[in-house]
Amino acid sequence: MEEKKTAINWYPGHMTKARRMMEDDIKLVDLVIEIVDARIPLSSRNPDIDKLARNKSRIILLNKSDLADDAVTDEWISYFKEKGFYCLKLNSRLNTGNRAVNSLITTACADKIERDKKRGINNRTIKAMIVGIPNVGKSTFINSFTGRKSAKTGNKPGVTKGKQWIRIGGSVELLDTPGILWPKIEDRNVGERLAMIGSINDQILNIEELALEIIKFLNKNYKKMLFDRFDITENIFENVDTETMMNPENATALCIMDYIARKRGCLKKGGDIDYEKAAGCILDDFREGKIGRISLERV
Ligand SMILES: Nc1nc2c(ncn2[C@@H]2O[C@H](COP(=O)(O)OP(=O)(O)OP(=O)(O)O)[C@@H](O)[C@H]2O)c(=O)[nH]1
Ligand SMILES: [Mg+2]
Repeated sequence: MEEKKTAINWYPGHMTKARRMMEDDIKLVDLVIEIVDARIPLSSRNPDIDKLARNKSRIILLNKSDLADDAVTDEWISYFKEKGFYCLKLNSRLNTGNRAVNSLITTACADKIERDKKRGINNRTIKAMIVGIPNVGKSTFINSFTGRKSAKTGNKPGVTKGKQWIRIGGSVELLDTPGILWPKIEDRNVGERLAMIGSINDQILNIEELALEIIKFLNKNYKKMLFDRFDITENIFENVDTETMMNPENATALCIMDYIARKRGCLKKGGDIDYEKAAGCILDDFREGKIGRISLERV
């Protein structure tokens, strides 16, 4: 195995322009709805949003919660609530959360609605926008919440037709283009977690290293799920090589990887293990939630 090297130079070129557009858009809204990935609620945030959205009502939606460990997600909800955010867990692929989101919007903007009332303004629409890093489900959420295919999944900056607002439930207007932020990956662990959930392009990553890291994490935190998914039993470790200098954690992970590779038929001609293929299998299973509901970050 190669030395650990999680590549981080994947920053898209049009970042500055998109960010400037988002700063302008935020000025137009009362409420900022931030979407994060429930499996990594911290690593999938960009902390700059707290500066960009100051003075606005704030909601955090923990999306893809169907893939995350529910008990851990609930702890994250308490965590964000304590910090003053309104917060909900969500599966945007279903339409079941819309009512809860609607009522959260009203709660989050209650002060504003009250202030307006005192000034004699009734039923002024609340303007909201969605923000978040790539791939957290912004477009899926907008489409589900508005009940139409408005947001495209591939975002194109530079549309000059003016802002499109979508009216929802009578009193809320949603900007139909989400604001895209970029994750802060100065910390290697953050980059690694983003890669694990598939938010960083696989081609620039060492996927074998990544799969091994997932195995290590699962073996430590979700052992039963890992063993059940791949029919692993303790006796596969009988032949783990204890003579080498490799640390036991790495040796165990590699043993599991070899076992999965053989089980899934990830072999090269001649019978050697095809590690790239095996890593692909493990990553796919993990990202699709086939191993189980897993949270990579805890409060
Ligand atoms: N399991 C699960 N998948 C989801 C959920 N929400 C979105 N997805 C999937 O996540 C992927 C990314 O969703 P998008 O809506 O395109 O994400 P986005 O944030 O708009 O991405 P960019 O436009 O690239 O910034 C898609 O394959 C969605 O089907 C969810 O709640 N659960
Ligand atoms: Mg999108």
